[in-house]
Amino acid sequence: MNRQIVSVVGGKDAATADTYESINPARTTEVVARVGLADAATFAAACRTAKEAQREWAKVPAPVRGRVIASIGRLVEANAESLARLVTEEIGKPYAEALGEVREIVDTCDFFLGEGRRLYGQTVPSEMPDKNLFTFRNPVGVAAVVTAGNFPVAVPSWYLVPALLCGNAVVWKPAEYAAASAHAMFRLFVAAGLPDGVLNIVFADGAETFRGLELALEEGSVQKVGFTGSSEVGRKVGELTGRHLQSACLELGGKNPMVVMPDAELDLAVEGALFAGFGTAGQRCTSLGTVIVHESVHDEFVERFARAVRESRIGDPRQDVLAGPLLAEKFAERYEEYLTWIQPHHKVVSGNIGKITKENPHGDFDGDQGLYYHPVIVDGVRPTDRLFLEETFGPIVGVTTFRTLDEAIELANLPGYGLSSSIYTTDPKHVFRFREGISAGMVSVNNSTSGAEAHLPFGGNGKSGNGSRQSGMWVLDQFTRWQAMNWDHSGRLQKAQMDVADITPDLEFRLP
Ligand code: UN1
Repeated sequence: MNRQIVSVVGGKDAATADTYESINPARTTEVVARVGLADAATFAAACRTAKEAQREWAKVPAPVRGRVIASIGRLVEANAESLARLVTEEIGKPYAEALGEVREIVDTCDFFLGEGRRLYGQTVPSEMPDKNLFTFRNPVGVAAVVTAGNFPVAVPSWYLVPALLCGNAVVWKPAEYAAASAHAMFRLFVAAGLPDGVLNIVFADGAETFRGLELALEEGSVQKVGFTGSSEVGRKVGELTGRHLQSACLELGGKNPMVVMPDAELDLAVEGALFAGFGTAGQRCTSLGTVIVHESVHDEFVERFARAVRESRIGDPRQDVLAGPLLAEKFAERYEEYLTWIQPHHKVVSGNIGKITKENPHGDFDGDQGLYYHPVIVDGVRPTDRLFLEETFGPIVGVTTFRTLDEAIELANLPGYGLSSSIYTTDPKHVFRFREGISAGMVSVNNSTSGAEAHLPFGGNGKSGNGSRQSGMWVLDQFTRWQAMNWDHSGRLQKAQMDVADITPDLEFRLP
């Protein structure tokens, strides 16, 4: 494979300072792309280019920008299979899921193409006659968007599509291990007719990106940062933007709980836990962290869950499998570290752990020289365990028990994240008590912790984010700023609060 890709700034290939090889995690001898990495100065220059281009882009009427979004959607749809195949090849996501991921871009475009003809402001009554009040949504300017590679195209589209629709320019820094997928999506966006410089793609490592972002913020060429990644880096990005009086839209990790009530349909809960915990090899930020199961159904649930995991298909992501390999080598290394958190008081009920190899197969699958790992269920997890408290990106799920729903809610909130959550129950009272008590931005009832739809608000609280929301109409508040206008046509100076008509009530009045 000799795919070579570099950053594109203002429509031109940008200089590279280093090279990265994006590897197929299902067959680690295959290089998917050689990626030229840029340095901090190039990142900052891209933000300056974007700033220039944004002025003209903002003048394009929103309905016309909406037509560009429509074209992006059609182009992605027409290239869906090629893009999904590339996602599968580059990060090992099972093909059916990769196609779903590409579908999510189209859904996002479908939603926002109409927003081009809405993007409503308001007319508001004034407290004085012959005066009118209005609100307008203005683009923020330049958005720097830094994304992870577990959703290499769908999650970036949640930023890019609304940002562009609202009249902003974008500098996008995708994960280097998903660079080829990102570059392909970038080309589809550009083919829709975006003027040069409105969307720029910069490949760079974390340190250079951070420095570049700092430079750009100092120069005043970035007004919004979108970041999807770990809570640790998110905290640093939040600090940096805060120092420059700019805000970040942070979409961070999760330790997503699933509560199984005694009245739950157990087979449904097992099916949900299997997909939530081990679909995408547990590498969604919405993946299941801990099953909090009522003590009366614990044994039955664990037995069925363990059986489902043992019988699940792990393997070549081009085939019909529950999960493929881990995303890239660094994720495999980190995952092996999480496995060391398993303590003597824990019980691994799913079978083998660690890398899948000839000596350590999963059923008849021997690992095929990829970054494949056994799915692991750890029973007997306690609230003080690292396995309970911290995100473990990868195929590992903890199980613990509870007695009352209040106790379950307390356990579910304890790790301090707040992205997604789920409850399995047949009693509506439990549903609403859980919804009210859970800190998560997303609550599933009788469904997986993962699987957000493209037109509902998505985002987390606590260690999962800073309360910002993506998707649907809610993300518009990230990429626009409200402007209030008042227009006095009375021909005199009417002073607010002072020149206001007063109607005197008889407040002593009482009914007989
Ligand atoms: C992520 O992993 O960053 O809800 C987002 C879901 C997906 C999005 C996951 N639609 O699982």
